[in-house]
Amino acid sequence: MAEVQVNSMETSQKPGGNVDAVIVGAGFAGLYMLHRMHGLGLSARLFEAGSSVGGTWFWNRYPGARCDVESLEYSYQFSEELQQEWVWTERYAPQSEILQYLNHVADRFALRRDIYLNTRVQAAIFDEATQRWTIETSTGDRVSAKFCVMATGCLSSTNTPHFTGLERFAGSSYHTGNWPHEGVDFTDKRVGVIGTGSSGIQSIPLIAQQASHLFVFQRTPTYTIPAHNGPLDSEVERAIKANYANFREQNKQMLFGVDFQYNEASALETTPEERQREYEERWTYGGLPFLGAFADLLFSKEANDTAAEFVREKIRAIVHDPTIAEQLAPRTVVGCKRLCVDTGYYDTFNRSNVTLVEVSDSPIEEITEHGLRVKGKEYELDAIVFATGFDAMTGSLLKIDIRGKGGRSLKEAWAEGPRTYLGVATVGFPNLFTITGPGSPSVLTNMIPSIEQHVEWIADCIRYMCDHGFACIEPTLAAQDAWVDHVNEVAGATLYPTCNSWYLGANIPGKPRVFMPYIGFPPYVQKCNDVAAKGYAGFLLIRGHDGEREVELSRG
Ligand code: N01
Repeated sequence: MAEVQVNSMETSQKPGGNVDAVIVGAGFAGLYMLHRMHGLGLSARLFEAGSSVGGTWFWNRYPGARCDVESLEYSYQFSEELQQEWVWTERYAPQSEILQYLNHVADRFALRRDIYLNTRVQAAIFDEATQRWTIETSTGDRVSAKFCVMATGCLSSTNTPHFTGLERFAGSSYHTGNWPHEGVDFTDKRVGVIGTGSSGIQSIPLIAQQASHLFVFQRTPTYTIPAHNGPLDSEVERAIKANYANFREQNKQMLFGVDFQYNEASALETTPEERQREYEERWTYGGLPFLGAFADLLFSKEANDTAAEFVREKIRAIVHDPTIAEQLAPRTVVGCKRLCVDTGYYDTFNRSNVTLVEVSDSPIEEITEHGLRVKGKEYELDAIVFATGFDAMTGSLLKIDIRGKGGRSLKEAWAEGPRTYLGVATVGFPNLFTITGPGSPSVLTNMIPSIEQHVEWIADCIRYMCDHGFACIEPTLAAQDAWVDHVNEVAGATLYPTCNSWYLGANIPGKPRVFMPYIGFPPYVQKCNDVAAKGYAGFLLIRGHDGEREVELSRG
């Protein structure tokens, strides 16, 4: 690589001043981005609102929090030594172990010297005269940076719906996405959990084991497949580690970048007996590969119905009370909302200390001093757990006052929904990169390879700019518009847009209804590679003020 031309103004011993790059967020994305910045020889600062590194895995400490992608896949692959030396203990890693892993990564790659904890980025303002970003933090610091990389995560801005009377509640309340570090003891407590997405489904069985009584307030029943979690099989670990690079490469060729053991067959062209056998095998195997049972499950409603009915039958078999079983049985498309992976979820409703309260046809009316009211009935509670999710994909970005060219805010630019080129950059916001931003596969993949692919693409892009003397990069409007249309077109060919999911922003009142992730990891990676190979086709590359030349690279 040619020597980097960007000024490495200073080593970052203090939060103020000038640096080459500011990174926001110390989760998987931010940590790796910082490592790559070090590799490029750039000065970088990473600001993190939390009191330690870990991102999602720092905040989401609710009972039962664990990843629904298997440990040997949900980990970095950029370092062969790291992936060989780290030992996962369970098939699906618990939150605490992933947090430990990320702390290990921060130490192993000497990242901490550039990480500023307990520091929330409040604003990022682009100055057209200097072609630099000014980043303002909650600690009152102002840093000037050539590049600003948002590694803010897709699911990090918690959503607590507006409930009348919440402030009156005399008990304790918690959000799964911002769980007390010291843990919560629910022994002898009457607990209400609102929400039955992944966080609710993981926490409900464990809270039920502690609480004197648990009320689950369900608005939409969710499909969940048993995890069959357990100690990591050492033979499986040995086999994968013996050929890790190959294993990773194969998984990158999968639609969601993860080993779903895809079956190419159509559910509709398979006999009912074979279908049943396929679903049964996958139920027994456990987890998200259930969705790989047939190629048309996410494209044909009729095909999907066969999988949906299979899960409903399982619920009927597990849950003793037929009325409760029917209430728990979803009627929507399997996988349209994120499929959940559980340990003992449906079985929890056989416990005498658990009550399912349907709130689909009659919303929670209010929170009272002593509990919560539904259909005129007050449920007395000592604690309420909001498992009510996140303002996904855009929430954390739009919380920051990001202003690009002409002082235009990202909020204005995305007023009708997020608009990006490749999910990584936005017109009018030069040198601002969004790792796993809206318009990229992100949440519809194993997040870690998606993060690594973005980080590496961004690092290569910065190196290219340095090598060729470009000061700024931003997408062309034509490339961005075409990409947004393409993201929608791909989604439109699937069943994904047919339900009120957070992928569409449907969980946040007033949020524009736009399908945000891009479906298809392999074609996406190919597109990013092509763009880079063509000298960043679809981007406008701008020389520094000394050069005063704009080069639009829209070849191909
Ligand atoms: O949030 P969610 P989550 N009244 O949005 C309900 C990832 N994740 O934190 O469906 C009553 O899925 C809402 O009801 P409805 C994963 O990608 C991964 O559980 O809108 N209920 C829903 O049931 C996941 O998809 C892991 O009708 C209300 C629930 O709250 C994403 O994070 C673990 C309500 C929210 O479910 C988000 O999951 C955890 C109201 N007013 C999370 N408002 C793993 O890796 C909302 N709800 C395993």
